Amino acid sequence: MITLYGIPGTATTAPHMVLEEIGTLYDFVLVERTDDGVPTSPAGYLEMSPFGKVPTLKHNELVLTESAAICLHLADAFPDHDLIPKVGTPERAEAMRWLMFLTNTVQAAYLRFFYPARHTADANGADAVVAAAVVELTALRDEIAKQLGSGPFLLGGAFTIADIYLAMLSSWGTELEGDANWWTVPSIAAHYNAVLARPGCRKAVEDEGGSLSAS
Ligand SMILES: N[C@@H](CCC(=O)N[C@@H](CS)C(=O)NCC(=O)O)C(=O)O
Repeated sequence: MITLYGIPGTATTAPHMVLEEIGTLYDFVLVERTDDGVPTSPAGYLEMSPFGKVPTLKHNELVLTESAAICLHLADAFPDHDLIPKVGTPERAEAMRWLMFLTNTVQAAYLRFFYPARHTADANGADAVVAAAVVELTALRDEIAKQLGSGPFLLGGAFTIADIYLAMLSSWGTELEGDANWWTVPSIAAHYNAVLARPGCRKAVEDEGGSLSAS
């Protein structure tokens, strides 16, 4: 029995795409929160996710937070879908490098962009935090584009959960204005479109009301 607790358009989207790629039965439970971010529904959500963040996965007796960890767990639990290379291979190491980098560096920069007030003790400092986050996210985007090359995926021809993660993060990059918008870089937009060409990924994004194309 699998249940994904989350909110559309958040870090929920990557595990949601993984579940649809796997094609297994699961329930999606919408998490509701107050304006201050305190979960109000479902009852007892804080017991599963003590910081009140989304997403959370329940897989039989396992309760798991952290979007990247959920993606990795699902890819490993359903190995027939080839969403992550086998343990011990150079390809696995490379996919893990991408996944770690995307969650601990790129996603962290997005948190500064989306929640600037949490990253300054200055009551008037939020704008400066956002400005710095935009500079950082733009540099990260450009380096990802460089390493992506002609792709179509991060590991070249092999599609992995790292691509799903990048697609989620690049869609967040449309919140940045002008040249900082992630989809103004053709290879990043092409990568999103390549991920969205996969029926499972497309269905999850469609169900969440997200963008089905970067163009
Ligand atoms: N490292 C966590 C971050 C989760 C996270 O920050 N989720 C956001 C939505 S994208 C959230 O719940 N924000 C509400 C808040 O921080 O108040 C993960 O990747 O799952």
